[in-house]
Amino acid sequence: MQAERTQKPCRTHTASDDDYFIAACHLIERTSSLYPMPRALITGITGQDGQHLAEFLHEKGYEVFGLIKGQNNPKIEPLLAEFPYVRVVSGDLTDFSSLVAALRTVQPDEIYNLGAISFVAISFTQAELTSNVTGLGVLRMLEAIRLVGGEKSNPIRFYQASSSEMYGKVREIPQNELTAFHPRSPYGVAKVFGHHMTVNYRESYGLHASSGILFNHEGPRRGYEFVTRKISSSVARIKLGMQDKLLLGNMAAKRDWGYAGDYVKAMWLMLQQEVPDDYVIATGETHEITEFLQLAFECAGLGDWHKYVGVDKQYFRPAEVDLLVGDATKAEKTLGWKREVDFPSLVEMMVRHDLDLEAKRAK
Ligand code: NAP
Ligand code: F7E
Repeated sequence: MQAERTQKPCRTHTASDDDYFIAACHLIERTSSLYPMPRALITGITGQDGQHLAEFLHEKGYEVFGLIKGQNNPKIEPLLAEFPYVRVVSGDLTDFSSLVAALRTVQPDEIYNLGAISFVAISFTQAELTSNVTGLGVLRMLEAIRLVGGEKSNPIRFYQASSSEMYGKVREIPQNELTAFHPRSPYGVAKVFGHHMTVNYRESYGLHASSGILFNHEGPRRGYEFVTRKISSSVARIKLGMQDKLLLGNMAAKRDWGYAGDYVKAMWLMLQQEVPDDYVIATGETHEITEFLQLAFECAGLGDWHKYVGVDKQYFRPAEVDLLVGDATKAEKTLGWKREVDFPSLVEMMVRHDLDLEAKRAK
């Protein structure tokens, strides 16, 4: 896809370093009537958050571009069917030159780096791939921004999808922006690398680069490999007589679960701040997997979950994150962000969605 766009007026001005001039220039760039729609490039647009964010930014008046990997990615068709306004750009986080080409084509005002190998369990068996995509991919994108956006007063704003998995074996409860990291998986380690790189590029080169340390967020668009969606879809299938049992791993783990639709708003808010920074995004509540099970089975009218759920050792991980609960006070005060969907509503939303979906599939 070749985007038509001439060089922005301020980019060509190299004579002055005056701070006020540069700030005014940025403001003109971002609001110029010549370019009425700001441009956002989302990596990971086929994922859960990418879809929510595309929808959200489109409603805000953005031109939304999505980086898609592979030569004939089967996810393009359903993506464009649901979000026809998205413009697809080819690229892969493991390929630096493809990122440079994508940025040159799109000339984005904002980049949301959501692309990752994001499934913690698979990161143990595909540690090198995870490090390459989830870790080094961040560095490649930051370098591409420097190259395309320029060394001085780079106009591209960058969001990095950091994760509560960085806290791992937690050092304090609840976890905030200053809590030390102790990752427990190759995924967590790769996210720590990406997080520190984002901070480093902000401090070294003055990039407007922010990192959102997001705790688990779920919803009807969640991948089936994650525990919440595995539960909600299994509950629906059990209710409809399509499945007998649900086999899980460590049910004692506790997570701070929010709704993905609420969390993408925080990503956008971070990039609207004058000063880039890092923010924890969380609900401040933690729940055991058994609590999710109880609400989900009750919601479908199936009663006691113990009758249907068993344990399978294959779902246990070599190292576990036992408890996560985030303190989002900074985001609430600075960004004015607040979650809207609470835990019972989230479970109900997912179960009701999957009951409808599985019923349609069964027809
Ligand atoms: P997701 O559903 O697993 O989506 C991951 C996306 O990354 C997919 O679009 C995938 O594309 C893309 N991707 C994978 N490898 C890539 C590569 N080599 N180059 C470019 N794109 C690639 O993840 P999510 O739940 O939306 O999460 C979004 C981001 O937030 C991720 O970085 C995740 O690690 C992070 N995060 C998520 C949570 C959460 O609870 N959801 C919490 C904290 C942080 P394909 O579909 O083509 O494979
Ligand atoms: O596991 C336990 C499992 O895979 C949650 C990603 O979005 O959030 C996500 O990572 C818990 C773990 O998510 C099964 O051992 C038990 O303790 O749903 P999950 P996650 O590992 O927390 C973070 C914030 C991210 O950044 C990640 O990208 O549930 N568990 N039994 C199970 N988990 C799965 N998947 N399947 C089971 O059968």
